[in-house]
Amino acid sequence: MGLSRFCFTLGPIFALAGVVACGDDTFVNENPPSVGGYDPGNTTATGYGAGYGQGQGGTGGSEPPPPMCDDEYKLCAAELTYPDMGEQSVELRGSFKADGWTNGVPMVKDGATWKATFDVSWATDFQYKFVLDGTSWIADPNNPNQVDDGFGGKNSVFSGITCPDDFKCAPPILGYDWRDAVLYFVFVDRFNDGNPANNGPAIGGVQTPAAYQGGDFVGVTQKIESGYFNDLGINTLWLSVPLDNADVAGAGDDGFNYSAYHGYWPTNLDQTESRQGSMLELTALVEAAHAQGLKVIVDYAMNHVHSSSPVYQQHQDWFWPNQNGGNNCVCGQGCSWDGAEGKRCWFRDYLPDFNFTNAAARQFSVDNAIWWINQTGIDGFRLDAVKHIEDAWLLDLRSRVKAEIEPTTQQHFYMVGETFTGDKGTIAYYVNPSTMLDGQFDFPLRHALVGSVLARSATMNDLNGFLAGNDGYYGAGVMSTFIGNHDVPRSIHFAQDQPIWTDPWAGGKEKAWSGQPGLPSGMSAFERMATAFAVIFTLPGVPLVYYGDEYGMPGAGDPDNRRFMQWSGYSQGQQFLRDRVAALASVRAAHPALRRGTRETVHVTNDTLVYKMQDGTDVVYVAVNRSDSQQQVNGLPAGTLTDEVDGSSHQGPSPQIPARTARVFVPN
Ligand SMILES: [Ca+2]
Ligand SMILES: [Ca+2]
Repeated sequence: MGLSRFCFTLGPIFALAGVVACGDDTFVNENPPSVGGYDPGNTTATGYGAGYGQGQGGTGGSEPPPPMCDDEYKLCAAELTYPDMGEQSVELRGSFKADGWTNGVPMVKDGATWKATFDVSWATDFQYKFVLDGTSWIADPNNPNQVDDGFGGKNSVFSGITCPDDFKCAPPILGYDWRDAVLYFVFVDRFNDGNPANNGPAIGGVQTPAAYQGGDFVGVTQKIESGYFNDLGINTLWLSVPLDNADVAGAGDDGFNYSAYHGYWPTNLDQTESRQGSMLELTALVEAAHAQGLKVIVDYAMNHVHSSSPVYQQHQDWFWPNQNGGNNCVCGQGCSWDGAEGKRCWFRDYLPDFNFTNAAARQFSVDNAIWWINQTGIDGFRLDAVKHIEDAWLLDLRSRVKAEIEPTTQQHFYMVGETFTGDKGTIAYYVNPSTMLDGQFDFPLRHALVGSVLARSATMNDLNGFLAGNDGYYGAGVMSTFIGNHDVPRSIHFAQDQPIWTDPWAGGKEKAWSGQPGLPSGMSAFERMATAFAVIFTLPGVPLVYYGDEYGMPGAGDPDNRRFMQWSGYSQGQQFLRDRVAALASVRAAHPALRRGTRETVHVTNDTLVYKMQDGTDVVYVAVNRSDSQQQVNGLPAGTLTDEVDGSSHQGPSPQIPARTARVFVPN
């Protein structure tokens, strides 16, 4: 018989102490993370500790569960063989995948046997043939199970297999495969001012860092059409919230007044924010993006509205009361950020919180989300503050997207959530592409990367331990991997020779309004940034580039981490980083192993990590040296190795890796 099975390595069960430092002691006593998106300034030590200190996943001693996915998303590894009879090539074709009769699996000659290794769906039969030398189609001579092929010949039948201990999970593929996405967060107000006429009027009492700064849809469209994103290797845009926001100042919990430049104070839910532009201009943006081969996902904030919103004025019974006993129920003040109170608490006393246990409220909000999809033609949502809303909202939205959107578009609508926590279990709870979210932002991975590669407060051994437990953890989910976003200090400052912050969870608020950091001089911080980007560009998931991080934009905590985009005048370090990000995106696009492969560590020390990524016959080795001196690594294939990032040639199995460098090797 030509059939056999072998096992996937999903990564060892691990016990890891300290890498994901989200234990109670860390958050309660130190500067905890902010709640992304609620945004009147975030992050004071009061208010967040209770919300984020309760994690179990990823903390010391816990074991991750196996990947979670329904049988329909499970894949088993299969192998088919064909006895060599002097052929020049043999290819497997068949119904094991949607286009398997036209795009086969090239078989590899191993001694006197040709072998094909490929994934098959759980317990699913399929038919196949071998194509010899590109012309001759034959059934498998070693498999007696055959059926008529409809053309007077025979197809071989592969009897479905299961692999309870060794399966991997694949996302549902309808149209575009979201594992191929590379995401860029366009903070619209801070990106490009294409129309100064829509900038006013200013919101009184708000200083520049928290004021509208003029960026708009037209400005983004200009950059789409100029090819900025294509040149950088980006294929998906995340736009900040486009909904109309309140035209008033609001007090942040840092004592400063804020405008709604961030979009997280929705008011008229069926209108765009006039300072960003019209619905026509937003639709034109999406069309321009599609014309350039870019997908667009939009930030949608469903947890709350601004108190001036018509829906709150007309339906106060659709919102949780801002009272808890005799106290108000502001998160972290009269109510906890966590548990049941975390679902009903108000982020600020002017941000009424939807009660989605109320069916009418839920339907109104989900209707609105669906309406935005239909109005704009967007391809997905980034969903804000997921753990602060009732599950029913997510379940309803997914169900309606499947029923009302996808049958028309024939494209899977991608939904990525934000749950700002180091607790992998809490993040994973919402990840199920068929019922809730496709994925979430991988905050624990960011924590591990910032510590090991940027700030060097942890080791590459720590990173390796983290990755061993993170591989496959989210099952069929398509997570978004990142090193920076709009709720944490700019990554470049963790990467400086003397980091401004070493705790990856640092909020950076103490430098947000005075003593703000400037651009580092020299190359080293930019090289560390490029090294960290190399890791997320060589792992499965959707790598996210936070606008400006491609050239090392400086900035402390919110709002200083949202400076206006710089379009020219880069330093040598900035230009190096920007070019390196583009090169990494190009390498990722060329190698399925980096987008959907299986990872295996082949070498690790405190300063270096080498891992192998493999998808079928595509094999790539990633060699990372985070130290300030050249390091030799081991375990690569002997012979010539090409670094796909810069095209240079090296010799395996033990090449030297320069300081602060990641090489992405392909054996020749
Ligand atoms: Ca403008
Ligand atoms: Ca809520």
